[in-house]
Amino acid sequence: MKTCQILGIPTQSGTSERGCIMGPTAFRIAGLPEILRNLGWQVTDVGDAVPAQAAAISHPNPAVRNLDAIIAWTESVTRKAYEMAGSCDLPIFLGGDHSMSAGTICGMARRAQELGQPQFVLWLDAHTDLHTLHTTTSGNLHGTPVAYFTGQPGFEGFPRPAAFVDPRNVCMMGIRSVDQAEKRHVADIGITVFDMRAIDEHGIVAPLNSFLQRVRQANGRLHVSLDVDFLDPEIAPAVGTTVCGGATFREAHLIMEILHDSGLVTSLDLAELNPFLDVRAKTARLMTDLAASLLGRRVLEHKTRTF
Ligand code: NNH
Ligand code: MN
Ligand code: MN
Repeated sequence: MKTCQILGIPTQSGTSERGCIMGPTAFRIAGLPEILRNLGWQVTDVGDAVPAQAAAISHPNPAVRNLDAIIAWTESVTRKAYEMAGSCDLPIFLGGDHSMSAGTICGMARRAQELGQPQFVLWLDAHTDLHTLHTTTSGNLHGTPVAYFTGQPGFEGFPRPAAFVDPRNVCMMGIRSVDQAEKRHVADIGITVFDMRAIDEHGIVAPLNSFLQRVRQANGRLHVSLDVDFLDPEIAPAVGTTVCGGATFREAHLIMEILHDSGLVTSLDLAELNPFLDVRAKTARLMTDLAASLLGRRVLEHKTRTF
């Protein structure tokens, strides 16, 4: 039986909107562990991560908020993610704001390095989250994890990860809000970006398959990081940073179904759920259902396609 471990990461220090701290609880109430068990997974909920001891630290960019807390979370989450990577087939990380992914992805990358396999990342988000401590103007560090785990300079005071992800192994989909400093950076470091316009023009199937083909050819490990704001706010209102024009219900499920069929996914983040902003739990349920699609739920057990 395939094994999965679930870790809650109740952090909201990376945002200015409070509520993400309730994210892991909302996923559990939505029934995520049982739903995955019913799909045939052996599921262990390992509880919630706790931040390491924080040391007071200041930064020359006065906008930067909660730096000490984010460093403390990054340290403990990296360690925990690395442990989980070595003890189950699929770690699932329940956020918590997206600053969690600095730790989850560095932990996974360390494991990949140990196995001698390249680490790939599929980043599903309205935003590129590519700021450094020096370029952020909002000071919200959930806007920085991609720069951290790809090894960009400008993270003084953060733990130095045992392994980084090669930016050429990162693919982003759903992007529709990019700050000036991020625009310059994203092109320079070679991340593949399928923004919403690309999805409008080509759909999600061809872009996703071209990326998965690369992962397969490289015998890579694949981490999927799903930010609630990847989805259109009409279907997923429970996030502090909604951006109109996001992925539809079917686009999102189809991505998860294709990912499942690929057999390539080795870890998953469910990030940025803010239950305080939800409407009758619809976002918590949708995110849970998307995870279920990724872990093998299908409409019918048999193939129906004859064309
Ligand atoms: N780029 C903006 C910032 O740095 C928004 C980041 N917000 C997110 N990222 N929700 O996914 O503040
Ligand atoms: Mn994000
Ligand atoms: Mn986002």
